Amino acid sequence: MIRSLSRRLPLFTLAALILLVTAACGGGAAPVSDGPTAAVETTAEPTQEVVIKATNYEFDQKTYTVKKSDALNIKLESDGIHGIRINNTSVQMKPGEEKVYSFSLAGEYQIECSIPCGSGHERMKAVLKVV
Ligand SMILES: [Cu+2]
Repeated sequence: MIRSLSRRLPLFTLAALILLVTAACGGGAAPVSDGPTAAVETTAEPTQEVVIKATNYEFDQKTYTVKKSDALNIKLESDGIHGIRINNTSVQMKPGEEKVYSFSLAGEYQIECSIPCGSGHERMKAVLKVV
């Protein structure tokens, strides 16, 4: 018993190492051009607002368009338990939450539901267009 375990151990170690290396590579491949600094939370007085309404299982608009650099108040109204996360930014919001962000880079950012909410969760996507 002990002998067979000790023979297997190096294999487990190798497998663990491969996993570690793979995970590290995956992290490094993330896009950097519009990384987490594309949107920062700010205490500036907002000059524009976007209201995102989430229901089972969609957002009320396919595209929300806002202006770059102007402090943006994002309000998440949720009928049901839905949050939002905006890819390549630090934007994370819970149901009913309201936060002010400033986007420094124009582009199209994918909005996704951040809470596993049920059968239609994967479909809950929209776009925030920063112009
Ligand atoms: Cu969801």
